[in-house]
Amino acid sequence: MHIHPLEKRWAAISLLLVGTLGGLIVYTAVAMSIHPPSNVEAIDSTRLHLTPEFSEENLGVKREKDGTVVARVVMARFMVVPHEITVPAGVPIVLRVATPDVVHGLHVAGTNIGTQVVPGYVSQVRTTIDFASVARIGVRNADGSVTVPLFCNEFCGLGHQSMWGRVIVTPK
Ligand SMILES: [Cu+2]
Repeated sequence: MHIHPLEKRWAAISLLLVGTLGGLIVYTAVAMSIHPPSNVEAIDSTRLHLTPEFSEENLGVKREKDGTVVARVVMARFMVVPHEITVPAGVPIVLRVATPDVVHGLHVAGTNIGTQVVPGYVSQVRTTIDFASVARIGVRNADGSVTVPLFCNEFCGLGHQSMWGRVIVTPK
């Protein structure tokens, strides 16, 4: 069977492209710990403030009975509640986020924390923050901790640009 040389070249280019993209997925998953969020948990977004977990007094960072650090955040148009959270570096933390209105995106600079926040679901991210990574881009505080921004990275309306908060990362 005769295959035109030009066709062979394009076949090679497209195979190379597929191989490169596949390799990138493996590289980011293994070397940078970037995985798609896999938590599927439904919640009634219209009654978010009435649920025991996402009521205003339960938001923020808490240490659970089993020792894990859990941060609960509500992303709403156009604010992040609470505006500031303090989490330790070097220990496993769980971030649980919900929204009462539209789809938002959560990203914490200098970390691998990034998830969509979809109404009707609880988004959950399990991670361990690397202090050196946040120290490289964050603002260093007098007590040795580092502040990095947390922001909405999914356009959610006319006040989207004011949807941000602070994450204070304390060294281990
Ligand atoms: Cu938003």
